[in-house]
Amino acid sequence: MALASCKERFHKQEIAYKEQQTKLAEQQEALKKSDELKDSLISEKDKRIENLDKKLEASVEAQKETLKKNEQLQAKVNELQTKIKVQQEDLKKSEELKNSLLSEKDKRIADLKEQMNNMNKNKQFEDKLIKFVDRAEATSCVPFDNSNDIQTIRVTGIEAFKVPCDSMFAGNGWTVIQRRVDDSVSFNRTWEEYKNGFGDLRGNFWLGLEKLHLMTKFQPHELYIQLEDFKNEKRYARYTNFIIGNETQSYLLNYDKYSGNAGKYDKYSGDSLSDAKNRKFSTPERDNDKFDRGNCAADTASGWWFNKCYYCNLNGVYVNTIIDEEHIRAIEWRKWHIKPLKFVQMMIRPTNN
Ligand SMILES: [Ca+2]
Repeated sequence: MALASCKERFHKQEIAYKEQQTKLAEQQEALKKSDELKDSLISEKDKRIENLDKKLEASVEAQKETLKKNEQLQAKVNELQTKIKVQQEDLKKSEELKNSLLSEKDKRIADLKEQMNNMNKNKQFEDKLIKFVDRAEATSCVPFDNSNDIQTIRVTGIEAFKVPCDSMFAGNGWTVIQRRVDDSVSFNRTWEEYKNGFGDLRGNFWLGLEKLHLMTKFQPHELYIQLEDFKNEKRYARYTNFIIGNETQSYLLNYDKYSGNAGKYDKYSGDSLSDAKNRKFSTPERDNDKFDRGNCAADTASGWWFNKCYYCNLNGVYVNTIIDEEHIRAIEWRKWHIKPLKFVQMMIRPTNN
């Protein structure tokens, strides 16, 4: 019995063992399966992790790239900003330079203007000085420009003397040598008086034969005669190379050519002085005329370059109307009027001026 029981027990034990073994195998199998599953899961997770890693890495890379691009952009922006700043700076400098140049040029222009002004002032001063010297040494009215006043002139052979200048009738610089405006000054004068001059330089006067001789001796002169009648009509006669001889020659009168409008019928026939050309001067007490049977100067109570006797006498008696009984002695210019004249003025000017 014991053995049987043992055997049974053993058998039982063996069955139990086998059961255990099967269970163990099952367990192992299950465990194995579980491990495999785990492994599979792990592997799957690894893969996911790997994927995620990759994605992350890619994302990081992308971010890096973006950052890099941003940085590059920023650098470019910075570069541009710097360039703009530089350009602005350059522009500012350029404008400053331009302004400075402009201001410099303005200054230069102002300087030049001032220099020109100074030069003009100097020139004006020089001109004035020259004018002053010219006038101080004036031999005629020419240096006195447009004067209508009394000036002092100097002519060789005589002391400085005063003359009226005229710039109204025939341009500037004429020296008036005779004038008649009314009857306040008598022209019934002696040789000495006609030689030296008489009357009022601002009215009726005779400058003097000696002065006329000396003035016309050294340079050629023109003679200009202004005439006006009582109807206020005006005429003129102009002569080239007007010259008066010396006292020994009895102040002989000469000229070259007549021009003017002092004719009665036409202007060309207006030369009433032609009769006095190449004639000596006569005064009432000094008869140098060509009138054998009489004394023209005494008859007309005046001094003139008489022939037999005259076609004009600008030193005749001043009368106011044609019916005046004195009219035969009147101031006359016969080629225009056998009538008294209201106004007469004789004046001379150097030809080379
Ligand atoms: Ca005579």
